[in-house]
Amino acid sequence: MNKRCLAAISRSYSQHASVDQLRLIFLGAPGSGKGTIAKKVREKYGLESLSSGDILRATAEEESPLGRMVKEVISSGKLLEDSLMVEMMENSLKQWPANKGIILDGFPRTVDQAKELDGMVTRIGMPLDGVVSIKVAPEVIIERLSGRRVHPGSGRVYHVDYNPPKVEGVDDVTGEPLVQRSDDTVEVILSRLQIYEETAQPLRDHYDNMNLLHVIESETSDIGFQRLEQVLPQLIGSS
Ligand code: G5P
Ligand code: MG
Repeated sequence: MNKRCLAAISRSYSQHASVDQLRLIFLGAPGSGKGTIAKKVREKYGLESLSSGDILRATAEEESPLGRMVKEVISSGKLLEDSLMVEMMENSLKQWPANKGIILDGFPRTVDQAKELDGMVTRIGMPLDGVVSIKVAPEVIIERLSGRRVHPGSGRVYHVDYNPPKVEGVDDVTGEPLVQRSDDTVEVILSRLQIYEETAQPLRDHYDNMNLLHVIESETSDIGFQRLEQVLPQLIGSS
C-alpha cells in the first residue's frame, strides 16, 4: 500500500466534528502571515496555535546557557538545531490536551523535523489533518517585517500600517511599549528568507507525498484566511 493510501486511511479515522478539533501545520516564509492567519482562525473558530518561534523567544529570555544560545540563533536568522527543536516541541505537545485541535506555526521547518513529528504525532495519538502552505510574493516580505511591532510580554503582533495599535508604539491591552523583533532587520530578514528558500520545497514535497498539503495564495492575510476557510470543510470531513 502506498503512502497516499495510508494517509487517506489515517485521515478517515481522524475526521472531526468541528474546526477547533483540527490538527494543522502552517508552513510559510518569514512574514507570510502564519501568526496573523492563525489569530484569525482562533478568533473565529477557537482553534489555538503553538508557535515554535514564540517558544524559542520565551526560552531566549531565560538567563541560562540555553537561553543565551537560543537568543543568538534567533538574532542570526539561522535555525535551531533539529534535535533540540524537536525535543522542545515534543515537551509542549505532550502537555496539549489530546481532544483539542492545534495549529503548529513554524514547526516543522526541515524534513528531518517533519519525520520526527510524524513519529511524535503517532506516539502522542494526535494525527495531522492537513498542512497549509501560505504563499506570498517575496517583494512584500521586507515591508511587512520591517513594519512589524510586537508586545514582548504577550507576543501580540502589530504592523505600523496594516494593523496599527490604537496609540502609536504602545500595546492596546497593557499600554506597555512595543518593540521590533531582533530578527526583523533587513540583513537578518534576508538570511531567514534564504534559509526558507532552501528548506521549503523538500518540506512541501514531504507533505504532498502524504497527501496532506494545501497551498494557499495569500496576497493579503485577509484573502489568505478566506481561502483557508474554503479548505476547512474538506479537513473536517463535511464537504
Ligand atoms: P518564527 O517566529 O517562526 P518566522 O520567520 O517563521 O518566525 P514570522 O516572522 O513570525 O515567521 P509570520 O508569523 O509568518 O512571520 O508573519 P506575521 O507575524 O503573521 O506577519 C508579519 C507582519 O506582517 C506583521 O506585522 C503583520 O501584522 C503583518 N501582516 C500580516 N498580514 C499582512 C497583510 O496582509 N498586509 C500587510 N501590509 N501586513 C501584513 O521563528 C523565529 C526564529 O526562531 C527559530 C529560527 O531562528 C527563526 O528564524 N525557529 C526555528 N528554528 C529551527 N526550527 C524551527 N522549527 C524553528 N522555528 C523557529
Ligand atoms: Mg510568526
